[in-house]
Amino acid sequence: MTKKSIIIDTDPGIDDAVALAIALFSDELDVRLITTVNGNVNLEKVTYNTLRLLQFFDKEVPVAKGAEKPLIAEPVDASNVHGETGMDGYIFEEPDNSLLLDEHAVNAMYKEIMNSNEKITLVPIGPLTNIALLLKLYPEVKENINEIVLMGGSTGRGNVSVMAEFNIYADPEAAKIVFLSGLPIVMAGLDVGLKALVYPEDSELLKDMNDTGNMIYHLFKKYRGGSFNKGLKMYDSCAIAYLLKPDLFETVDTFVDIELNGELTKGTTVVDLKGYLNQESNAKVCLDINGAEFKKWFMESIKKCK
Ligand SMILES: [Ca+2]
Repeated sequence: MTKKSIIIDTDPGIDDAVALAIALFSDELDVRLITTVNGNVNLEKVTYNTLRLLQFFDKEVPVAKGAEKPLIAEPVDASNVHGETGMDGYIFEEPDNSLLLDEHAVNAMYKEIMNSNEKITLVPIGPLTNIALLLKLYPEVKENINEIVLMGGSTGRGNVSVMAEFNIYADPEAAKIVFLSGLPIVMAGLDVGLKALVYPEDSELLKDMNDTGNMIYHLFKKYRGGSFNKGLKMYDSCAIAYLLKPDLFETVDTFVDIELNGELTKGTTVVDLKGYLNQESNAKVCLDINGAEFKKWFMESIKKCK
């Protein structure tokens, strides 16, 4: 079986930590590079968290630090959801920094993509700043990118403003560049993230499952992405689930643009389900997910971790 080669662009973040665990221990994915971006918490913290996670998982994947700020927008911060460090709730060992590359994420991605024998799938699970910079600086990478499977956006309401989802809202200009890049996009946003739930009884099973399950259990106790009792939302794991089990999702090919100037709607993914804008489709948008099957897949995936 040939593994799918991916680059994960991330801002851990508790649900990022879970998505990384699943991706790193999957037999079907080859995680070539992890790049970090300002998002849930600042760049220093998300990079530190990524290195802490890799040390915990005992996985040697190069890490490159990316954008410190959005392209144009003011930075927003989600430490109210993920805690002050971005991964509160578990005591990790201090990582050594040997996996941290001495170059910017955009250059590291460029080299990895251009030197790869097979096409690379980009998996951004944070704001899209690094990906937008990559596509503008090095448009030639498009030739060797298979597709972009991202967590972000919504066909309905938002989770950071009335209409906007956090990852898109955090850097809407970057999101616009990515969606209009001409590359195939898969958008796994709130429509599925809100239904990708882990319940307290599942968390209890995770606690004694293995080291990763135990770590995740402790992070979940602090996580505010949903309520521990009503179910925690595994937003970022949806992008990984799409890579590994696309049949969990109901999708539609449609046109998506990003609202940049709306007084109340900045950062909204305008998903043109009825074709008002008369544009060719540029994205496969996930409309629904089989929540029960997702949960089953999720628990089986964590079981494969250390
Ligand atoms: Ca994230």
